[in-house]
Amino acid sequence: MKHSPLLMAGVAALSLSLAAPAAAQQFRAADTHSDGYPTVEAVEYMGELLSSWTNGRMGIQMFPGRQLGEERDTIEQTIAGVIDINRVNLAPLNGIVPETAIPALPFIFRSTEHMRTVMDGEIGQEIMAAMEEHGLVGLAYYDSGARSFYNSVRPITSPADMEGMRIRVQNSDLFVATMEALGANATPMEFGQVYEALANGVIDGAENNWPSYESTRHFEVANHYTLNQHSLSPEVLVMSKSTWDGLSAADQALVLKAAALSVPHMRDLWDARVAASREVVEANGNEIISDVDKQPFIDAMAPVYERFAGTPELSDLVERIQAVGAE
Ligand code: GTR
Repeated sequence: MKHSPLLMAGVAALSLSLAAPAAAQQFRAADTHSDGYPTVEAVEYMGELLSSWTNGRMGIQMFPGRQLGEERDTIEQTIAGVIDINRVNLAPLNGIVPETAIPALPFIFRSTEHMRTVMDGEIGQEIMAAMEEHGLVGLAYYDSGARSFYNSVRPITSPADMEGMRIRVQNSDLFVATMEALGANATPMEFGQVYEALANGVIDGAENNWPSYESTRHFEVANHYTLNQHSLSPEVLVMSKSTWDGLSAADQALVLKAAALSVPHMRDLWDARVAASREVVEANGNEIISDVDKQPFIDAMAPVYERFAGTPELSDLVERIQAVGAE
């Protein structure tokens, strides 16, 4: 009996799929931070979970320390599907997904607890949903502590001290506008270039949380650190939508579950790292200005809110965030 070529091809494909296990999938993941940083370790942990649940069929290959480029480039590569998973701050996404600017707004969160409650809940999910039409699928939010100012010129205790200071910011119009509202000269620059720019005086200062101030050694070239805590803009873990769409529903569920389990792990690592980084900086003899009246900084932010939360939808989002109860 003669079988049609189509049938024979079908039989061959079937026996192949029965014989061979599904191809292993090692997601390529990027992080601007180096090995050992809490975000990097959290994503590696997520990879271990995936790998153990699937006998190695799925896993994560981590490229830390800007090996795949600065944050802005890696975001483009993630949208294009060249990078599968990316851990970035919300700030460099502000120009792509306007909703991401809202949790990055200065002083929008009252505390880390408030930020966690908002981002882990319905509002955080809505912001992730807004990423999809831009080619990204949100997997989880991570902590990023509080961003504060540091500089090599003088201690900042009020916005007046910032007049004319050249302060590096992330690639985000929101952060540029925030510095301008405080009277500083905003200098957008990639994370990897900041140390040198501080060291050779191209900029006077920058702003970041304790672990970044320490891990980048910026504390060695910018001595005054003011704990004004203007932004609690969280980190986000995203997957390329094209990678996501290629996964079965069951595998998508595993990816989400592993990402969710990496969050409490990340937060434990984060809290420990904040304390350790603070110790390193204090031991170096840096000037830490912790007694700051935040009100004048908050008052200066009115035009920033007007510009970045000006539409009815976005100002509604601000009000809903403010209404969320938490410490
Ligand atoms: C860090 C954050 C990075 C990056 C960096 C920066 O706190 O974790 O993703 O956004 O700040 O200032 O560029």
